[in-house]
Amino acid sequence: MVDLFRRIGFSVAEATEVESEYYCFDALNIPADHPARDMQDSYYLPDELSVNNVSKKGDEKYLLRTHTSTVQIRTMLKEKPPIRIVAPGRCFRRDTPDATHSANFHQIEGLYVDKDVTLLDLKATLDHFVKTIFGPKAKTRLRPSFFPFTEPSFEMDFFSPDLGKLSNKWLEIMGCGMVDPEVFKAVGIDPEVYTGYAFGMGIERIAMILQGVDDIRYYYQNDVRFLKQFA
Ligand code: 2NM
Repeated sequence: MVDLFRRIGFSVAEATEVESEYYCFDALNIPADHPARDMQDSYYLPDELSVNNVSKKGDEKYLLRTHTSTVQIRTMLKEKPPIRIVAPGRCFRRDTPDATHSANFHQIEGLYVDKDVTLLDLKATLDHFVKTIFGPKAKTRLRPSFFPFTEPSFEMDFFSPDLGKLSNKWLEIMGCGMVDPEVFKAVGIDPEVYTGYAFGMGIERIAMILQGVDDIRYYYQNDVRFLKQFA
């Protein structure tokens, strides 16, 4: 996936897995009472702990990042547009594990900010992504959705005629949208001058579809019988 995005002009950006609430939530327009911020949903670190390479304000908490949008925020604070990055990496959510949820998983998120970036650019880029990963016959569709950090927001589904058991069904594979002006204000980018799109997906979910794996927990159990099929 990283190769594909590099070929169309994206750079790879990375940051820390431990984060402060500001980069994980506030800068992304996620309000203080949002359920994602609950102790039940995110892994917070003890208040007395200090992390020397991540800054935080007095009463802010450290936590394990719940998405790699933290990397997009850090990049927008450091660099001026045009910005075109993908942020792959490990994320943590306090979920009860089941076939499609793991407390530990990986995401790849993309961000493109410049003058005159439109939804058409997003749609064309995601079409290219899906056709490259799942084959030229794959079709895509966007459905209206909601994220605090994009407006409008969408879920993207794809449909492929040659995908074994998963053929000829619409499968949801990512969330996306146009960066919300509130996010631009938080990072000091003028929303009257710049627009941008962003998207995010679960890496294990893409692997599961490609490899026909029906339970995310197989990737974390290190059972040699599972691992051997990739040797
Ligand atoms: C998603 C879905 C939609 C996203 C937004 C941003 C930022 F920082 F630009 F606001 N980064 N990533 C985003 C947007 C992520 O994941 C499901």
